[in-house]
Amino acid sequence: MEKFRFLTSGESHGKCLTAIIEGLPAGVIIDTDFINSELKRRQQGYGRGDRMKIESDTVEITSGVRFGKSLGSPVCLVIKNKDFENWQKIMSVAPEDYTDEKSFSVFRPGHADYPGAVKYGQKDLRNILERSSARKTAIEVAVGAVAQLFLKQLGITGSSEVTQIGSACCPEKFHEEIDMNKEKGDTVGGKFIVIYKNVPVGLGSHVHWDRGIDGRLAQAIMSIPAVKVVEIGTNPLGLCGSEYHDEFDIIDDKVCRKTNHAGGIEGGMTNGEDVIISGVMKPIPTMLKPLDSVDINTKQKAQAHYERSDVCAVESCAVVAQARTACILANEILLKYGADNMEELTQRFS
Ligand code: EPS
Repeated sequence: MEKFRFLTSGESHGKCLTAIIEGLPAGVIIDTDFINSELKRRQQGYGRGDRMKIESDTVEITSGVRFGKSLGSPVCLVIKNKDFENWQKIMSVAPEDYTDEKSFSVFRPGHADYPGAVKYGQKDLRNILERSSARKTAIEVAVGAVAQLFLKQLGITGSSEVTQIGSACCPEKFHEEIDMNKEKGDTVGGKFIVIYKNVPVGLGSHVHWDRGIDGRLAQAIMSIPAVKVVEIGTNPLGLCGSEYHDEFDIIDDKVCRKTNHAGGIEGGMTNGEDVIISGVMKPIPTMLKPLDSVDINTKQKAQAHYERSDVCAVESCAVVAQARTACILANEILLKYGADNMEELTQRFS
């Protein structure tokens, strides 16, 4: 059974986003300012749409924390959607408020619209858009920030950054690439990297296919909306064994490596080196430039639906990936070291 678990709920234009975290030990110092600073990081980034001007995401903690420390009980986090004010009628739960304002029926190629509508039997694609929107990553970042606070208490720290936007690999060119696509009514994706330092040896396992930490991390990163590729460490394609594998060395009686192409993971287990994960985000499918599509109701050819969106959200995606990685690492630490409170855990960990 997993140890650090959470569920989230909330629609993009609904009242709020909510998460309940289960399994956080007692005694984690909950620094709300840190959670909010991670939420702010997610909201920033060149190429974001006008929604980010409406929202100023801040977390409200409604359970599981007392006087700045976790209690070991479920931690409930809430982020209000400020935009809900403008969507109250459209997103109402009451049947008498029914309206088809903001309904749409033309699929956006690349979005969840088509498979979601078929799977859930929906004629109004808003019923799919609302939950498939990347808006829900706000609450995931809040959960990940709690996981990061837990990890920090053990000396484990994370960071993330963008490494490529479209075809531009150097940061000076990123804005140019985004501006160029914006002018064309297009969108652009890119690549990001997440690094965690001071991760102990032996998180994950080689003994079963579903216990490898690389597989768990890959699932966590791949399921961020729009991510299509996950790499751990250096992409080995085209490298021979002697170029790729990380030779051992011994310095001051400590086993270490000359390189870290494996991204800190061998045999499904962390090996004590920095954990390094990259992901590639596809261009966002909500585009001003219309793509060929079909209307679900008329079954006629039509141009894809457009509504307010981002031109590029790779910077935000990097923050989300850092958060999700923290959740996986927190779970693995609790699986390996157990413990119901931080005092117990710190002793076992050291
Ligand atoms: C997002 C909020 C959304 C979008 C984006 C991510 O806000 P709205 O739909 O009100 O403009 O900006 O979602 C998508 C790109 C998508 O395809 O759903 C956010 O908070 O990150």
